[in-house]
Amino acid sequence: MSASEAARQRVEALRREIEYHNFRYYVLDQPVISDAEYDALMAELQALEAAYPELVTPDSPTQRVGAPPAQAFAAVRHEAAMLSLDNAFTEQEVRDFDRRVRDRLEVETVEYTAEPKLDGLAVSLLYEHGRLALGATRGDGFVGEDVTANVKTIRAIPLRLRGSDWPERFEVRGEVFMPLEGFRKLNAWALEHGEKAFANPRNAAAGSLRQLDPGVTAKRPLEFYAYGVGFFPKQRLPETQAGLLACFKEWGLPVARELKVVSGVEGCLEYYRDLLARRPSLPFEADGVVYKVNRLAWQERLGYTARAPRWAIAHKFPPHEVTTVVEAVEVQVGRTGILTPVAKLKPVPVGGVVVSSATLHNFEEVKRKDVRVGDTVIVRRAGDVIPEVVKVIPEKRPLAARPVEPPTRCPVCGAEAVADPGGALIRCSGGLYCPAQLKAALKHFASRRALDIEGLGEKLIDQLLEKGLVKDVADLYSLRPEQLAELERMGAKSAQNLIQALEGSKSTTLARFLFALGIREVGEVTAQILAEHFGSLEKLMAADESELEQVPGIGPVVAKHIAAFFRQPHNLNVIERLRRAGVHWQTPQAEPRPLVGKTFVFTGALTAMTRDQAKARVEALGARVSESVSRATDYLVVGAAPGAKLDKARRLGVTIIDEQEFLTLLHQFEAPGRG
Ligand code: 5U1
Repeated sequence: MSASEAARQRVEALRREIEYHNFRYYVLDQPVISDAEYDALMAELQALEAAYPELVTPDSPTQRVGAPPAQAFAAVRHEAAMLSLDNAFTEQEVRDFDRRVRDRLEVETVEYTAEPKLDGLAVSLLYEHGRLALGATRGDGFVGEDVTANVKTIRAIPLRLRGSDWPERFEVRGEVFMPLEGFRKLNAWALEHGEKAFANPRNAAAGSLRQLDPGVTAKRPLEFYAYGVGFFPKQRLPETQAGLLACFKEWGLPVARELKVVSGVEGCLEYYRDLLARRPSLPFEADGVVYKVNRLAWQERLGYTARAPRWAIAHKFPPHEVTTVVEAVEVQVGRTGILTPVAKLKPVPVGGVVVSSATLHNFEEVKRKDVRVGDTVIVRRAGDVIPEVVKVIPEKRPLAARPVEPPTRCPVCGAEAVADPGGALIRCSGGLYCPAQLKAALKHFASRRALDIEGLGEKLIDQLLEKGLVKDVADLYSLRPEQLAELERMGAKSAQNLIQALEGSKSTTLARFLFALGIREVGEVTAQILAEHFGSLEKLMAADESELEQVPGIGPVVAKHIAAFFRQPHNLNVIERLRRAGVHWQTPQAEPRPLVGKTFVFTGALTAMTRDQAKARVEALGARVSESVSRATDYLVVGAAPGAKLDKARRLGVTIIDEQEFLTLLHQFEAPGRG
C-alpha cells in the first residue's frame, strides 16, 4: 500500500470514529471517550489533512470552521414553509385542542408525542445524498437566511448522516439553542472582557448563529435538536411522528431526550406537570411543551389553519416569578425621549438568568402599583421579554420605603420633562440635543433592520459621542480610519472594517432609510408602506398631512409625526448630508404582475403553506382567487384530500395542477428573495 493510500484509509477511519463519538455524545448522551481523547483524534486528522491536502473534503469534521466571514447572509426560499405553533396557556386550552382534534378525526382517543419546547432559534437543514447541503433560519417562514457556514460549526449537527436509508433529499426542522451552562459561561466571559452580556439563552443562540464570521459561531456553545420535517418524500415517511424522530436518531440527528409518546389529553397534561416540576433542573431553558398528533396520516388529515398546523400545539409554561427588593428606581431615556422608570433590584436568579433590573413601564404604572424604593416586589420574566415588576408585597414594606416621583427634568440632559397629551408617558424635550436620545438614534440607525452597520455597537457609539466625533447620524460617514483607530479597543484592522461596513451601508432601500431616520411612529411596516406608496423620498417629503392620511395604513397621528419630521430644518439637513455622503437606493420598480387576468381556485390541504398564504402569493402576482370552480377558472390547485371542486374542474376541462406544480409556477414568476 502506498503512503498516500494508507493516509486516505486512516483519514476515513478517523472521520468515522469522530462522527461515532459525536453520535454517542449528542444523540445517545453516552460518551465513551474523554474530551482529551476526542481532541487527540481531531488533531491526528488535522495533521494528516495538512500533509495530504488532496484528502480534505467539505464534510470532514475538520471543516466545521474555516469558511471566511461573509458580507451578508443570502436569502433562501424554504422548500416547505416553516410554520409556527399555536399556543395554549391553560389546561382547558389543551383540552379544547384535543377535543377539536378528536372531532375532526372522529376518533375516541389520540396518541401524541410530547417534548420540551426549547427557547432557541428554529432552523431548517437540507440534506442531499446524506450530506448537509444547506442550513437556513426561519425568516418570515418562506424565505430565511443562508447560515450554512455557521450551522456547520455546531458539532451536534452531522455533516454526514449515519447509515444509508435516508431519502436522497429532505429538510429537517429543529431548534438551535444554547444550554444554560454554556450561556452562563459565555456571559461570564463577556462581562470579564467588558462586553455586553446576553439577556437570555435565546438571544445568545440567535446572536451566535447570525454571525457573519462563522469563526465566532464556532466558539459559542450551541446545540441542536430536531423535531420535524419540511420537504420530505411522502412515500418514505414512517407511520408516526415518533417513528420519524427515531429515524432521525439513527441517522445521527439529535432529538429531545425528554421525548415521549403519551395517550390522550390526560397523558399530555401529566407529561406537562412532570416537566414543569423538573424545569428548575433542566440543562436548557424551556418555555413549554409541544404536543403533536403521533400518526402522520392523521396529521395530514387535520391539515393547517392560516398560521399553524392543526395537529400540534405548544403548551406554555407560566412565566418565572421571584421576589426581590427594589434598591433604586432609575429613569431611562429612550430613542424618542420617553422617560421609562426602571427598578434596580437586588440581583436574583430567575429561571437560570440573574435579573438585576426590571421595567416599571411608565410613571402611571409606578403610581398604580405604588412601587417604592425599599419595597419587596414580585418580578416576572417570560420568554425573552424584559423582566417586569408584577406587584408589591405590602406586608413587607419597610417604614423608610421612599415613594417614586415622576421627573420634571430629563436625568441626562436636564431639559424639561413633558407629559404626552392624554397619555401616561413623559418625554424629555431635548430632542437630538439630548445625548441619550442621540445615542439611541445612532444605535437605531446602525441596527440590523435599519442601515445595518456591522460593528457599530453601543460601546463604540459611546466613544464617538464622548470624543465629539459624531453629533448626528450623517457625521458617521465623515469618520476617517485614523480617527477610529485611536479609539479604545479598535486598532487599524477594526477601524478599516467599520469604514467598510459604513461604505456597504450606503446602498440601501428607501424603506430601510425611512425606518433608520427614526421618525416617531414609523416602524418597519409603516416605512415599507410609505416607500411603496410614494416611490421616492422627494414625493414623500412633499406630501402634507392630509395627503399622508390618504395612504392606506397611515392614521392621523402618524401623518402628523411624519409631516412634522420633514418640516424640521435639522432633519432636512441630516438627510441632505446623508445623500451627499452617498447613501442611496433604487427607485422601487412596480412589481411585474404576470398573472393578471388569471383565476385560481384551491382545494385540499397544502403542505408548504397555508391556503391564505398561497392566496396572497398569487394575488401579489396579479391573479384573482375564487372560492368556486367555473368555466372562468384558469387553474385548480389540488392539495391533500381535495373536495368536490376537483370533479367539477375535470368536467369543465379546467387546468388542474398539484402543489408541486403550483410552487414551480410561483418560483417562475416571483422575484428572487421575495417573502
Ligand atoms: N419541540 C418542538 N418545538 N417546535 C417548534 N416541536 C416543534 N415543532 C414546531 C415548532 C415551530 O413546528 C412544527 C410545525 C414542526
